[in-house]
Amino acid sequence: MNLSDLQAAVINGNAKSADALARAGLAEGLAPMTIITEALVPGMHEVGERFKREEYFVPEMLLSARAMKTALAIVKPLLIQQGGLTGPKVAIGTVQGDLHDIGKNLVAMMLEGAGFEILDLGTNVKPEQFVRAVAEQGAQVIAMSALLTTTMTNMPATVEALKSAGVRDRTVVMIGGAPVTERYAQQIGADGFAADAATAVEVAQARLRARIA
Ligand code: B1M
Repeated sequence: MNLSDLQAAVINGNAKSADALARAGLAEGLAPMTIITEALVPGMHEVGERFKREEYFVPEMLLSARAMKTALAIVKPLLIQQGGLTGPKVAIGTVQGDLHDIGKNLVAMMLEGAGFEILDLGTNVKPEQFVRAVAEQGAQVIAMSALLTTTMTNMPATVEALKSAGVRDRTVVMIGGAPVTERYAQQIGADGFAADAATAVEVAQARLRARIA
């Protein structure tokens, strides 16, 4: 199995081919981590770049994310068995009162494709749920999505709840969604803002690197 074929299957959004190639790779003795880092992650990275260049749009991105998830589902059990899933943990959710989840799911898939471990809290997520993800499940990144001007105000409520629980310093807080801006992120004391799913990966990686340095 050629890793570049699997990478191409992800880029082209071909889930059937991604499934077959991931299985073939494992059968040939390829390490799950090799499949992830040398085919799935670069594949999704290229998808993100095409999205930014406006060569790909949401439908293409969803197809690629599905292909990536299909292959990931094949290699993940083996990876967990071998103790190799070590990516930083991200708790992602759409804030309280908000049921929009298409963008949030895209961001989660891109982060997963980049090697992050995802705790998907779903939609209508209360501040306490984000707090629990940090305090009890060790999330190193909180990624909040909001699509309504009436619900984005629940983002600062979450930042305050993290502070009250004494866990704000343990986590990188990122926000996104159509009505949200970089300025708003600064205003509410978040660590980062991303306008799209590809940028969300870059921002999460950069903020975590800055924290470690
Ligand atoms: Co709603 N809706 N909706 N809706 N809806 C909008 C958002 C709206 C702009 C439509 C409009 O009026 N023109 C408007 C909001 C107005 C406002 O607040 N300014 C609106 C409204 C009013 C409503 C209701 C109140 C309608 C009603 O019932 N009267 C209601 C609210 C329900 C609720 O949430 N409580 C409602 C309901 C719905 C549906 C259920 C029908 C459906 C949601 C289905 C679903 O998500 N499962 C829906 C939809 C589909 C939309 C539109 C048409 C599309 C949203 C979308 O999925 N975009 C939307 C209008 C529009 O945007 N054209 C609209 C595609 C998605 C990929 O983009 O989510 O922006 P987006 O995500 C991007 C980035 O923003 C970023 O990356 C993503 C990928 O690049 N990003 C992040 C997102 N989250 C991130 C998190 C990060 C980082 C980046 O973390 C770090």
